[in-house]
Amino acid sequence: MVDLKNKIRALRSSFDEGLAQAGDKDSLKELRNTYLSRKKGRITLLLKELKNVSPTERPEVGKQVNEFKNYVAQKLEEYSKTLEEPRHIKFDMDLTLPGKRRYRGAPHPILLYKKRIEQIFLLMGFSIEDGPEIETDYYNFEALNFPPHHPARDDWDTLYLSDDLLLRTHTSPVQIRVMEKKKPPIRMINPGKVYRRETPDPTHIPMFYQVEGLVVDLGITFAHLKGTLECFLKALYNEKIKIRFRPSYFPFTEPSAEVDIGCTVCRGEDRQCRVCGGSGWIEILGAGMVDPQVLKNVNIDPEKYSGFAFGMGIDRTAMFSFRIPDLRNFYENDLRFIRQFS
Ligand code: FA5
Repeated sequence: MVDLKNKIRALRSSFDEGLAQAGDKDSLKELRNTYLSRKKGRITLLLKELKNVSPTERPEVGKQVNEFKNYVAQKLEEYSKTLEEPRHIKFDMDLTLPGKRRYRGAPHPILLYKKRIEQIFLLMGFSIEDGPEIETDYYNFEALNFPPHHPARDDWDTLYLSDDLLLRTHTSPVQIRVMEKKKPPIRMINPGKVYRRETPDPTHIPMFYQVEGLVVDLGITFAHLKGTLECFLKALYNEKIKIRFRPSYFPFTEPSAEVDIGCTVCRGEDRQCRVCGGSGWIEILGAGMVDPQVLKNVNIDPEKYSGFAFGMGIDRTAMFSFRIPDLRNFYENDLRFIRQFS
């Protein structure tokens, strides 16, 4: 009896193997004949062998043979059904095409650069302040010492929204807003967008970013302004930069200066350079000591306190960091350009 049980087991695994290899109807038919043929089928032969089993064990062995027979019949039936189904599903797509890649958004290079500036000033103990892009004439001009009809107003081609409202031409109004709210010591920066009615060229665009800086405290001198800007610009440009201070004029600072850096595009070697005009220098910011009248306008005693302020073009500074010869590249939305920075 043990013999017959082993035989059933061996036959079952060779049947499973045969079934796994049967790839078409013909091989399935052959498998059926091998196991279930009435005369010489392997299961028919097993049944014939039953008569050699003792009568006491015969019912149990007979049951196992029958179960195996049903198993074979059922498997053959199931498998023949799957062969009837179409084996090759037709796709309407070309599976050899490359997959669709989803691009993840990334911050704009100017925003990344703005963050870098913020981090340097945060390390120097400055706070970050905010102010509105739609300003009143008072904050954009008057409180900064530009009375109505002052000729210095002409330096900024202003976009007016109404007689009194305008798109701020610089971030300097935030100096006033902060000094109205906080009393010295003040050490703040304000990065943000500003607007001017300008004809675009490689170094001028009508909407750009500035970062305003303001320090007001006891005993602040021009040396503090120079030291702070030199330290900041060296951190921003990794030391590799030439800096020069040039006398200038702003109604809200006295004395005033403009700060130039050595042209990073031509390195001062191209007389025809479209960026520096061949001078080898490019202006990146305006600065100066806060005019005493401005301190008076916000009720800070100029006899006691003094301060310095600066306003730097972020786009223009980024342009020179990345050695890009045209500011407009940042805003043309050419992804091939933008992606280089993410
Ligand atoms: C001002 O806007 C002053 N508010 C700066 C200031 C602040 C002076 C505090 C004193 C104290 P100016 O117009 O020069 O100054 O602009 C400052 C910087 O903004 C420039 O040096 C330049 O880097 C950038 N900038 C000016 N116009 C444009 C423009 N059209 N496109 C891109 N960047 C510009």
